[in-house]
Amino acid sequence: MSDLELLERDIRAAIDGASDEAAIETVRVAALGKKGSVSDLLKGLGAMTPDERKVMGPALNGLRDRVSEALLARRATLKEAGLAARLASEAVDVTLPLRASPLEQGRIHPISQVIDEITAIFGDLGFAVAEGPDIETDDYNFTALNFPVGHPAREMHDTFFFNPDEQGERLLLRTHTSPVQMRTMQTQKPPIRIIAPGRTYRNDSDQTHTPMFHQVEGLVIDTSSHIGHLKWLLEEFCRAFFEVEKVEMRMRPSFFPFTEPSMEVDIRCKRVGNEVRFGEGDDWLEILGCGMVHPNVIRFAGLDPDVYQGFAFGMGIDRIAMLKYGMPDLRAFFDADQRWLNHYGFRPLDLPALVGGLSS
Ligand code: 2U9
Repeated sequence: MSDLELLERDIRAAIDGASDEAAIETVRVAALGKKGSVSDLLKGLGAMTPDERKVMGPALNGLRDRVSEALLARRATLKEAGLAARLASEAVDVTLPLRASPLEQGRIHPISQVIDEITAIFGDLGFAVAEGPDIETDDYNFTALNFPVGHPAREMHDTFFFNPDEQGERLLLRTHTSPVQMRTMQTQKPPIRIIAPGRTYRNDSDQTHTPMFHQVEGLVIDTSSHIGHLKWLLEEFCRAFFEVEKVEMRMRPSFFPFTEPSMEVDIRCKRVGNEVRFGEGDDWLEILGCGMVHPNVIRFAGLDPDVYQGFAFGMGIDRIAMLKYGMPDLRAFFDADQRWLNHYGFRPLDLPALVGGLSS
C-alpha cells in the first residue's frame, strides 16, 4: 500500500471514529487545515518536477476531494443519528393516559389552608396581616409582653435560646407571634387591627406537641374597643371558620401576663368518632385564649394606657386545623407523607373565600 493510500486509510478511519461535530472538525483540520496532512502534500506540489506533478497533482486533489466528501457524509450521518435519538427520546406516545396535571399532583398543606382561611375571615373584618422575625430578642418575646423576670416560660426547658452574643444578649426562637404585635404597636399609630400568623417554637415534643408549631394572634388597639367587641368578633370568627350558622361560645377566666382580664374560649360541640361537630352537642372544646391588652404592654409600646386600650387573642393553628378537618395525629403534619397530603391536602386553586364556604 502506497503512503498516500495509507494516509487515506488513516484519515478515513479517523472520520469513521469521529462521534460528534467537534471530533469531525478536529479530523478536518488535521487533514485539510492550514497545517493539515493533505494540505502539506498539496503545498509540496510546487517543489515537484512537472512529471511528478502530473501524477501527484490529480492524486492529491482526488484525495482532498474524497476526504472532504467523507467528512460531509460523516457529518450528515451523525446529524441523522442525533435527530433519530431525539425523536426516539422525545416521542410522545399519544396513546398514554393523560398524566395528572401539576394542579392535580400538588396539595396545599392543611396548615397553609387554615392560615389562608383565617386571613380571609379577618381580612373581611378589616384586619391586616403583620409578620415578623422567627428569631427574636428576649425583650420582644418576654419583657415587652409583661413576663416578669424568672417567669418559667423564660427558661431553657420551654424556650430555644441561642448562645449569648458578646453583649450577653441571648436571642431565641419566638414562642408566640406576640412580638409581631409589639413591633407593630411601636411603629404604627392606632387604630391598629392586625393578625399575626406564623411559626412558633417551644422546647416541647410529645404526641400532642411539636417543637415547631403555628399560631395566629390578633390585636385591636384604639381608644374604645372593649370585651363586648372581642366577644362579637370571636363569635363571627368561629361561625365563619367552622362554617356553622350558630356557634355557642363559653368564656372562662384565665391568666396571661400580656392581657388583663384574660379568658379562654370554648365552643359547644359534639364528638362523633374522630369528627367534631360544632355549634351543637353537650361538649365543649377550648379553641383560643384572649383578653384586654395589659396596660404595661401598652406602655411598653410607648402608648398611654389611659388613652389607648384594646384586646388580643391567640390560637394554635395546628390544633384548630385538626379540629376542623378531623385530623387525628399532629405529628403527621410534619412527616411530608404524600399519601397523607393527598388525603388531607387541598387543591391548589381552591382558594378559601368567605363567599361559597371557605373549604368547599
Ligand atoms: C400583644 C398583646 C397581647 C395574644 C394572646 C393568647 C391570649 C393565647 C395561646 C393560644 C394557643 C397560645 O398557641 S397557644 O398555646 N395564646 O391564648 N394570646 S391573648 O396577646 C397579646 C399579644 C400581643 C402586644
